[in-house]
Amino acid sequence: MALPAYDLFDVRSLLSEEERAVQEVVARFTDERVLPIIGECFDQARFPKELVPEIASLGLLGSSLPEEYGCAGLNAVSYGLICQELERGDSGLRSFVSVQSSLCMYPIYAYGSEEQRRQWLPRMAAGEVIGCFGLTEPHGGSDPANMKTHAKKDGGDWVINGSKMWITNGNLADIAIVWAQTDEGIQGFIVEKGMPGFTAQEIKHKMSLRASVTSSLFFDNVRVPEANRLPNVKGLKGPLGCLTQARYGITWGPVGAAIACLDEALNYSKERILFGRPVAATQSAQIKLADMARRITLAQLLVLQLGRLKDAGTMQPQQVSLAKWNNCRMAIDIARECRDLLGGAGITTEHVAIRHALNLESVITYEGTETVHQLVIGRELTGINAF
Ligand code: TGC
Ligand code: FAD
Repeated sequence: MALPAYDLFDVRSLLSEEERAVQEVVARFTDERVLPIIGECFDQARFPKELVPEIASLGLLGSSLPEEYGCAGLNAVSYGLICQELERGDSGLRSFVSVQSSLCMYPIYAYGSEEQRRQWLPRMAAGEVIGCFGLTEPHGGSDPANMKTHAKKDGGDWVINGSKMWITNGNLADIAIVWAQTDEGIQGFIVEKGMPGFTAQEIKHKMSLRASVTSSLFFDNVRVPEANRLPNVKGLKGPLGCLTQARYGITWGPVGAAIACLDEALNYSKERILFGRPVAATQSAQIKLADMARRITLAQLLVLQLGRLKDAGTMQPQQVSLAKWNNCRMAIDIARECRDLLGGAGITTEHVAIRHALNLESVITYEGTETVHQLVIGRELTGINAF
């Protein structure tokens, strides 16, 4: 019996019925709604905002948060599968869902007041309110402790000054979760679109994540009421705690991107006849394809175990670092190798490999660069901080 090419170890059999159902629904959405338009969106540098209501109606926004806030209350493995299937379409769509779910809804849920949860989460789950997450600053994203953006208490308000850079959803967003230095350490604020002094400017000329909005945010004496401060966290562990959630989803996403590339390269190399035989009949192509399937299989098993640990409440940030490093590296290498197997045809967005390869340049950089995650593991092994 032939093994399914993209699931050589039958990882699917390890999923629950509910997890399989979630994967099927999102896979169908990607096949029917994303793949027909996404190449053109990438060409046009356009985020397909028209898909947001459907993404919301499928329960994909804040999917792990409780139903009492209008969310789906799914487990971590289901969230991972959502990320995997969306990123099989495009990293930009997965980014949109990661930011909304893990970087905006999660901090409101985990660090916000009950009023803030009730005010924002149901509308964010419904896609009526879009969020962005402002941590990175122009002088260096890897070292967020060196934060210049600050908030000063003034009567019952806070006054925020500074800037953020490379912010996904920035120009789309109705609210921004903004991290700022205060006299009591780093704190998070919900900054609303239209607050005087708050502006967003889209970053143009990107060659990666072109179907996603990326912006700079500027804060010029932005007055934010105390009611918009996230009351239940202080210090860098606030934003880093959100990053652990988002990075977890990102460990799954590139598995989808890699599967999309392998699928395309397999089909192409079986049909492409050179020197009187299909490219897929050559030993070198088969070794390349087999090696891709091997790496995808290892990545699938890695994220499933990570998800099981998360659902058991025992997942550690260092484990997320290892998986983010491994799976981004796996996917970007596979995307580039698939691009090569397609020859010249591989350089246009008629085929998916180049788009995924270019997108993965961002995915391997954001949420902690590959080097940052390697140094996290190095520190774990040696006990020595090399940052
Ligand atoms: P350190 O100063 O030792 O720790 C500060 C506090 O934070 C705690 N902590 C964590 N908590 C949860 N999750 C984690 N991953 C955590 N890492 C640290 C830590 O226990 C401590 O707590 P406490 O109670 O003692 O105060 O910080 P560190 O030395 O561990 O951090 C250094 C480093 C380099 C790892 C960290 O600064 C880092 O991760 N830098 C990279 C920054 C980054 O990833 N930025 C991402 C911005 S957002 C983004 O890219 C969104 S893209 C989204 C998309 O479009 O999909
Ligand atoms: P730098 O930190 O300047 O790093 C430059 C180089 O130095 C890298 O190669 C890095 O690995 C290396 N380096 C860093 N530290 C060390 C060290 N100790 N030793 C050796 N080498 C080191 N941020 C947000 O806050 N919100 C968002 O929504 C968001 N979305 C993004 C979307 C896109 C498309 C992109 C590209 C980025 C996004 N980011 C976002 C920012 C992202 O998190 C940062 O780009 C990332 O953290 C790296 O920061 P940097 O770009 O300033 O690079």
